[in-house]
Amino acid sequence: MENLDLSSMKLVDRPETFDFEGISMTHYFTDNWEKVKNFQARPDDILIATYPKAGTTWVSYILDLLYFGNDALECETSLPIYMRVPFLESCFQGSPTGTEMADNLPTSPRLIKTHLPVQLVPKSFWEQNSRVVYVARNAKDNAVSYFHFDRMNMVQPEPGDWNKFLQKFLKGKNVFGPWYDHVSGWWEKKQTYSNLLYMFYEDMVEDTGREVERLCSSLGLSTSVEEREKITKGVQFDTMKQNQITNHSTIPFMDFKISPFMRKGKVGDWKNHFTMAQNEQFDEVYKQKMKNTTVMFRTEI
Ligand code: PPS
Repeated sequence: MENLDLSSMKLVDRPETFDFEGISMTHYFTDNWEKVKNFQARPDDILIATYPKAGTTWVSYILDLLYFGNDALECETSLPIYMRVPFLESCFQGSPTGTEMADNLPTSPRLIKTHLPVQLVPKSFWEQNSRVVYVARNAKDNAVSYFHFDRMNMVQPEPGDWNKFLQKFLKGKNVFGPWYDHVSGWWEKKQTYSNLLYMFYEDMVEDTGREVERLCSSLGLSTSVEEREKITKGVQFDTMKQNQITNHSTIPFMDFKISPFMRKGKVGDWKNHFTMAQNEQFDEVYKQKMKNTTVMFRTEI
């Protein structure tokens, strides 16, 4: 696969959101919808599904190293993670679409990223019984991370100030829709679809090695203790922040002067953002929205 020349990507004004099948979306994720909907999954595909900012890049890189380790560790010659793991629904001018990139992936298995809520995932993934790894992150930290991402990413809607963004998050009007429905929808899916591993960002921060092991056993991978230790070391926040494969520093529409892609990587950073009043409002809405699901989160570890 050739290296992607993102400098040719045409930059446009920040997009508006609109309702798409009941979900707030921008055209970047709906322009190629017919191809997304009809995407042909394969039985050995691994779909990495997340709400935005829940740890997609982290788990993508872990899986990349587990399956294609030696290649990926040779940083000099390796492609960035967003090419190694295509973003299925993405459609940015001047760049191949996510479906084209996935169709052209030479690897087996193919690692494919999506932020789609479960009801919008192309049906061939279910028909092929492809494996899915879902990563969820507590709503408060997820919101904070998403706010900083929207500030620095010029192909995301303008977030306004923190309070404006938070109100939008509470209403579920961010790109890819309500966090609540996303995490609980995928949690429900897990009850009937056994090829789905549901992971938590907080668990990964608490004990990355344990979660790497969990991934291996769920995917039936027999890796040695040494290999797992090497991978665990290679996917620490500071290492990934320095690594050009994972730090997204080559993407022209991200302004790292505003905020880096690899920002803090912590559980509990929400405490530096929420006022007491915002926290109370958040907890109240949360209780309502999450009353019918059993999925539980930790906002500190
Ligand atoms: S995206 O744009 O949706 O694909 O973003 P995503 O990769 O899902 O999430 C980005 C956040 O994950 C943090 N991250 C990590 N945290 C801890 N350890 C490691 N290794 C790691 N890699 C990525 C990243 O810093 C973003 O979170 P915040 O809170 O903004 O720092």
